[in-house]
Amino acid sequence: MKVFHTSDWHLGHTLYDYERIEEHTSMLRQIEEIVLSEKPDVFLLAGDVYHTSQPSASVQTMFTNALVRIHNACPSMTIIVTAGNHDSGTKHEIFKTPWETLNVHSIGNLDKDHIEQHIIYIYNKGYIVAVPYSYERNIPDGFFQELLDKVGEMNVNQLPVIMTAHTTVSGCDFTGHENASEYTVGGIDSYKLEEMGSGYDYLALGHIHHAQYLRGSNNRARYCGSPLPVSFDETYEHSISLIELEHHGDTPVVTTIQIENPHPLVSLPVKGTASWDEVKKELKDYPKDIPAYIRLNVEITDALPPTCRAEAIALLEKKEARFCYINTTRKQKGQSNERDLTITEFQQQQPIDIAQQYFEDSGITFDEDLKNLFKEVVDTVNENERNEEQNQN
Ligand SMILES: [Mn+2]
Repeated sequence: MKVFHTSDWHLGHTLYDYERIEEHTSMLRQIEEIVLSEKPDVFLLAGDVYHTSQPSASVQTMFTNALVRIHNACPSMTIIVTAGNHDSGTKHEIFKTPWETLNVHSIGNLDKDHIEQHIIYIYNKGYIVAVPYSYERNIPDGFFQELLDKVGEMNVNQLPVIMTAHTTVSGCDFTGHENASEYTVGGIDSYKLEEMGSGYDYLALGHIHHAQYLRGSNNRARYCGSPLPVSFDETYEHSISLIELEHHGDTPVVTTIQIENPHPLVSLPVKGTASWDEVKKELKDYPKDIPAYIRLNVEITDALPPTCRAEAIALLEKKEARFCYINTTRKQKGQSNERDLTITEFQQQQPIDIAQQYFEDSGITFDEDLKNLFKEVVDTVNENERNEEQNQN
């Protein structure tokens, strides 16, 4: 069984008000071409199809047209698309029935009463267990194992078993994700690898944008990463993955294919930070014909001049590159224990880190109970916000 593993397309994402349609169109074309030449048996899109739960009509058209072209590139291929935390699980299933005529399975919500809905048999090739994103508290304990046990009973011919999920598994590298800590990434609590169950040959994960194997998984659990960078800190390669497995118990053979980004995300300076004057010089010297998005990493001691944005934009005039924003870091002032945060620094912190700092400053111990209580409050707020967002439609 040959499986195309991809996730986190984030269609409809805008980067500092720039629409990324051209990049997404290019990415979708590249994916279609890979399918055409590789002819996989299965195409797995493991969540975060869209960047928001309310994608615009044109973005939805872009996705549906691309999916039809991907199907046409290899009509015998089974396509499985699960919803991620950025997607609306309910809307994801609106066109479930018509999609089935094109061999596309849209799995948006958890169906606890009919768990067989999450098991897709690929005739004579293998089994796919497909679980969409769901709040951890909504997933029954042992749900993954229950699914894998069910597959185990069905799998008399010892065919390969692949499970797909959109979640955080602890111990992964979440570089590039804003508001990430060892507990949560993008507001999602992490699972331990053991909690994902056993009995799969390959665990095809979505959610983390950095492609990686999970430690302790014997190269069986893996994030394929996003095919395009979503933030400036994703300074690693972006790709899609092809997984090959013949029998149950085989070690998966993984190949990655890089996706070219016509509009690279560039930080100036490329590494670390520089003074405002040095950064302006780099901006002035930046080549004319590279259609990059530009972030400036400026080290400050006081405030930047109020004209800084206008100056940066002016320095890129008549160049293909587009100015995005100025990321400031404060230079340590000698021995002083200054804790004032810039807005950017504040936005990059987890609520729990800010709370911890506050308690420490106030001389109160932030113990485990208090931590758990605080985490629960944050979860509830996140969940309410998400529900409100979905109810607005
Ligand atoms: Mn996600």
